[in-house]
Amino acid sequence: MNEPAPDFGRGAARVAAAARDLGLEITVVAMPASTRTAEEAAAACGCSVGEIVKSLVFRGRTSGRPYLLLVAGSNRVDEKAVAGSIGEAPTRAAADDVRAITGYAIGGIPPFGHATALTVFIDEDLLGHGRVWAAAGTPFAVFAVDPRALATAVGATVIRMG
Ligand code: 5CA
Repeated sequence: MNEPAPDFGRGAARVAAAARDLGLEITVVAMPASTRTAEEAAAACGCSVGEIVKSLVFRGRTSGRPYLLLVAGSNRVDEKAVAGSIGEAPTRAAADDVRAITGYAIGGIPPFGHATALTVFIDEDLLGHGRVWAAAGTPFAVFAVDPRALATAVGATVIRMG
């Protein structure tokens, strides 16, 4: 069931199509309240903040390469710790850069289906859950997914974020 309802908007429709291309079974869910932040998404989904996937865009300070970090909503990225895993220090991308790289605005960035190819890392803490929730292209839409299926589908390397 990857077809969104007609009123979901283009962002959610693009996410549903990208999931289908990756062979992921997802159902995009429109929420009546904002899911812009991890805390808001957890409240809307009725789950813990740790079960929310934050899709955060960084650039390598040396290479300028864009990286996508899929981080548990309850965790903060320790840039020094993550540098050891990705091979260079990461720096947070500016909002307009994030938009150009992903094709989505902050608050609705999905974990796949971006405008450009990104090297992806996933927080090992997310894999401690059977199901997690991620943004579906807008700050009012989410989808649930098995974190292991998500990691496999996007080719993510599992790392500690803190
Ligand atoms: N829909 C929710 C839950 S899935 C969501 O997208 N959460 S998020 O964490 O992935 O996106 C919000 C994040 O964007 C915040 O944690 C914050 O770190 C980041 N952010 C907010 N404003 C900016 C900004 N101006 N520049 C770069 N990053 C920002």
